[in-house]
Amino acid sequence: MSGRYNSGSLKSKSIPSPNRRHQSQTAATSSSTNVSITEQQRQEIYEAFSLFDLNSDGFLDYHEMKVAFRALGFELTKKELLSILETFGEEQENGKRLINYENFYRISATKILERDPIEELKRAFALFDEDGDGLITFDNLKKVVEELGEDISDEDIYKMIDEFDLDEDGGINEQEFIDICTE
Ligand SMILES: [Ca+2]
Ligand SMILES: [Ca+2]
Ligand SMILES: [Ca+2]
Repeated sequence: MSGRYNSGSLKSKSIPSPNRRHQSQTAATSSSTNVSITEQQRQEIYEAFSLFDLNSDGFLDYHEMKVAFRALGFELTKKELLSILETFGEEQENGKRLINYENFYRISATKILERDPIEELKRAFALFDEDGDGLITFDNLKKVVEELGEDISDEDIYKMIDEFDLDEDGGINEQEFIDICTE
């Protein structure tokens, strides 16, 4: 697919501008970590953290961490979450263990780098196929285009569908999507 339609541009519009505290933490993190994730992925991690730090204390507790990981596409078991808190958590005065941004970033970046590219494409596909019927149709694509504020004619949307629609059933199914993206 062309870059304009990737899941990245879908998301970039909703990224909040980082506040000072997180900005400085992020800068420190990227220089002290060897993993190389994209700028967009870095923003996704930031977004997940700030969105689900529900009480805005700069830490994630067990439940905040669970939903933040889920927002990044990772379903962690209770056991995994507790083990992360045990290993990376900072104990608070009340005995509760919390994760700071730097550790959340590091764990997320590692997980993102371990992600299966096919799983990634399936996630991207699901973003387009909003009604979840397994087919990206004209309506699905038009909605994405409108949400992105792109100036693309209906005719061009039809052309895009047509280009991806190998079995000519009028929509793009998951396999067609993966085939085109990986060829
Ligand atoms: Ca919090
Ligand atoms: Ca659909
Ligand atoms: Ca098709």
